[in-house]
Amino acid sequence: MRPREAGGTLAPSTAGGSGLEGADLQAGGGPPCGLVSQQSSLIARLERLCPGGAGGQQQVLPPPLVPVVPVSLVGGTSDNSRLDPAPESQRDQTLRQQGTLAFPLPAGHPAVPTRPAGPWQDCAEAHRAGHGQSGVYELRLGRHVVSAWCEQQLEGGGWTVIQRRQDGSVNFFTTWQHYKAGFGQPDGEYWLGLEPVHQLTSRGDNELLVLLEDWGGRGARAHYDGFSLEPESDHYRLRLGQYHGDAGDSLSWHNDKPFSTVDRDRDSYSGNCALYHRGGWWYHACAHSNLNGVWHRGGHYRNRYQDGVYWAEFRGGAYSLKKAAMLIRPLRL
Ligand SMILES: [Ca+2]
Repeated sequence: MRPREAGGTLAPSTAGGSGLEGADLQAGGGPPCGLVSQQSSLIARLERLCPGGAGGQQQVLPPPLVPVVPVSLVGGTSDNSRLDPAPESQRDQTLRQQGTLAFPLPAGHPAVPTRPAGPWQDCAEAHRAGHGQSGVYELRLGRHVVSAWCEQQLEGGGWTVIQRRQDGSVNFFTTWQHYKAGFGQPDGEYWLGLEPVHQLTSRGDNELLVLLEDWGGRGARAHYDGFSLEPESDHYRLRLGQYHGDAGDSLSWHNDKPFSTVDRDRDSYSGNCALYHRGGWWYHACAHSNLNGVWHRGGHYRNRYQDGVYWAEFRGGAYSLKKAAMLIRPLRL
């Protein structure tokens, strides 16, 4: 089975003049199933716009995919055929015993809009001021005020949630401008925005906590003791500290990489990683993690290019996680 050619990349100028308007890629709205078909039609359009069959075609190899099952789960064997999660490994058992994680969302009832005083510099400042309730807070970032979810109970509180997936309600296959400014709802699925996160992380040292949960309710964490984004002039390049946690490290491979979207290909691969993986990320060549990919219901999915919400070291590249969240907090000495 020979992989299909990728066609060209989608440069910003091409996008601007080819009918790829923001409305087509707008975030938000729509049930998950509609979302997928919407995205499929978008992919089809993009492929028509970037045909690979014309004369002088450029041969673009398919992106290298991460193992279907994490190496840590298969014990170093090369058996990638274990799509079925039934044989629980020791590691899985350990994770299950830890129970589900306290996910940064209110349980049961809608979020109570907590807008005490503020706007705050960040969620840690609100926490220090005595606001111990998790919810939507207003943060002042430069000249702008943005709404963000503050997680004020988990591990001492003071966390600003910068990304959250949980139900597929928001389309994350979108353009640079959306990733820059942010999209979605702070009490639901959302992306805070590259510029706000750059602002938040340019004031001092920050840590990053990644919370993951699979469809069996198993949780895992990846913690990095440093996290910041360079300014837009450097394409919001990722700067990451040391990893620790039980999820496995699927982000350090993306360290020092610029952010790429379907219309801003800054990855280190000849094709367009964002197009293959249908998200925006600090793509390399291409992705060990893809938390802004397509939210596939049920976990295991079949797709040639691994476009799911995955963290390779936790459940492999062919398993789309049910929940994912990224939280940052200033480091305290
Ligand atoms: Ca590329």
